[in-house]
Amino acid sequence: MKRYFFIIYIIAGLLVLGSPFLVQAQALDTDGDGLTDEQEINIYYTNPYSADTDADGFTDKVELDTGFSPHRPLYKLSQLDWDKDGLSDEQEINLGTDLKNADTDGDGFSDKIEVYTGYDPLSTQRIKVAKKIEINLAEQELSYFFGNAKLGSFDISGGLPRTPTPKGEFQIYNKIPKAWSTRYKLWMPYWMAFYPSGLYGLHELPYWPGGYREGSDHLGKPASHGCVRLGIGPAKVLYDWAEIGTPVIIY
Ligand SMILES: [Ca+2]
Ligand SMILES: [Ca+2]
Ligand SMILES: [Ca+2]
Ligand SMILES: [Ca+2]
Repeated sequence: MKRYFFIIYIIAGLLVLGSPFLVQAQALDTDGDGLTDEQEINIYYTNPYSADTDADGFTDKVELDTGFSPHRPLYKLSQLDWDKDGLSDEQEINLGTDLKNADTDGDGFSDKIEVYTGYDPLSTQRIKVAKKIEINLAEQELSYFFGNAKLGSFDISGGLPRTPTPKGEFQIYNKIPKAWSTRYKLWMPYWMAFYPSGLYGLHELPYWPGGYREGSDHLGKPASHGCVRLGIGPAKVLYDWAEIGTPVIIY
């Protein structure tokens, strides 16, 4: 027992003595780019001795703040997946997961699997993290979140003024890979109902039995009968990620 106290005493002593130095090391920004050496080495893997790691004329900080990669000129963080785990570098920075390690917490489940099944990729404990979809009708934009981390945003087409998208707090009620609208006689791929009656849902740009597809040029402006339309690509991303019961907040 005495020995434990002794060890605790030593550790506490080291923490007290070391903390001023630790604080200093964390705040140190050798290349003066606005990112601490600690952030550059441990989070972004940028060069702490060069403000512009990829020498493209933009500092690491400016690139990170504007969503660009400090490692590859002209690439956005959302386009890159350093550890090839299926989560973009942008998503990993927002989640706080390791850009270069597909299994940040080392529990045998990749960061992506954890984020898709709703578990914390930063903890080996089976901690559930809440998913959430938010739709901003003024901006005609949908964002999706894992806990407080934003995973992405997509342009949408909500309802026209005479057929508005309902506002409020809803949830995903059902998922159908390819739903048929008996009312409008068209296909709605990656359908997810967000309204209790099932009347309104999220879905990919619809198409008619003849093959004609609603154009993507309407995304970003209202165009629907009240449903929320997503582009080809984003609709599937969201369909694969969201679960029945995932909250959908529309404002
Ligand atoms: Ca720096
Ligand atoms: Ca740069
Ligand atoms: Ca990744
Ligand atoms: Ca993991």
